Amino acid sequence: MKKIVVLLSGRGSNMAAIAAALREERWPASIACVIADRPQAQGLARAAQAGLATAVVERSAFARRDDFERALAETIDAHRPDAVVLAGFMRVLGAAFVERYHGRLLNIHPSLLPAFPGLDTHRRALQGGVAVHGATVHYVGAEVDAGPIIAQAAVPVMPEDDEDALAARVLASEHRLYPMALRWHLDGRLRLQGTRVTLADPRPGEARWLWNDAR
Ligand code: NHR
Ligand code: GAR
Repeated sequence: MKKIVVLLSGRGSNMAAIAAALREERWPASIACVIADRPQAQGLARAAQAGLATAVVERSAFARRDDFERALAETIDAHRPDAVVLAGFMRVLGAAFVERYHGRLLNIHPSLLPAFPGLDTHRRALQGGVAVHGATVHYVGAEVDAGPIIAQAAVPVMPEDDEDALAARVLASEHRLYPMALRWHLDGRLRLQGTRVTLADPRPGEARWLWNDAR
């Protein structure tokens, strides 16, 4: 059985999508723990309700980022995870933390990277007038939102979209994309060569991209 640790700061819908895929597709894997950096994170209650183990490593309990990240790493390492999954985790992580989990730390970012790294991606996509937007799952590197790309989901931007409508369309694509990418990682099917990732032995219809038609 492979083990997954999920880190989140908010609502936890990506965590829930991964938990549902594990259950419904009977992966040889389990979520060992869901860890939040704030006790109020909705995703914690959601995880507990689903019967998952939870932990809080509160950022505000530490004066220095290094001390916070050391405590976070101790909590993670107790579970010996094969994958550490950032799912709406809102704290930038330092080089030592990123190095410790090299090749098993995944993030989902709500844009088609390298477009729109950082925060407020949907607002910036609308402002930028793009016709296609989406989400990216990538291995985390020391530089924020710039690690090797595992898979991407594209969605159209519709003329009537506001930030909420666009965010909802992207989020629905995230819920398909993240389980797909994580499964490939856990199955040992991803090859990391420098800045590029390849998928070993793709099956018919399997590709590193998804396209969501607007509905
Ligand atoms: N850490 C590293 N080293 N590399 C990445 O690629 C990371 C990372 C930590 C988090 C998620 C990321 C995203 O997908 C992520 C990727 C938060 C911020 C941020 O600026 C930026 C990127 C991401 C997450 N956070 C503020 C900070 O000062 C806090 C903002 C807040 O609390 O609202 O840490 O978008
Ligand atoms: C998702 O859209 C995710 O891509 C984004 O936050 C949302 C979390 O939703 N992540 C970031 O912006 C990271 N900075 P969720 O808590 O419901 O999964």
